[in-house]
Amino acid sequence: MAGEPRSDCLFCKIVSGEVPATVVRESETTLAFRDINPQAPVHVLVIPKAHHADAAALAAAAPEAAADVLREAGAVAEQEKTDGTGYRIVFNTGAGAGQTVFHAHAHVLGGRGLEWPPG
Ligand code: D5M
Repeated sequence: MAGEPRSDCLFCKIVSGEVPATVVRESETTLAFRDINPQAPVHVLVIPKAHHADAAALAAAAPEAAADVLREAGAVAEQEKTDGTGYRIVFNTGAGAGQTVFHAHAHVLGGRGLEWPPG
């Protein structure tokens, strides 16, 4: 069922504490932790605690939680002091776009110049 924890989901295991992560922020509905394979000096993932497969599914099923993820992504950027150079919020959606973990997550990337278009 949408939103229920899944035993086969890595990020659900991070939410439950079964898998460790370096948490930088937490709210009632979201968790933010450092990406294990950082692509920039600041690379934090912000996830809804509830399981939704991707950003579109999250927005459709739980729009308030989707808004929480975006708000927390901005708060992470502020907390990590990316304000001088800007930052990027990325939701890879679908395997072809590089999504490897099918629990919705925002990448917050910053701390270096970011090129456009992305690869
Ligand atoms: O992003 C999935 C991201 O999840 C990818 O950048 C690596 C990161 N990842 C994978 N395992 C972990 C753990 N255990 N802790 C922290 N970060 C992790 P995607 O957009 O799906 O490719």
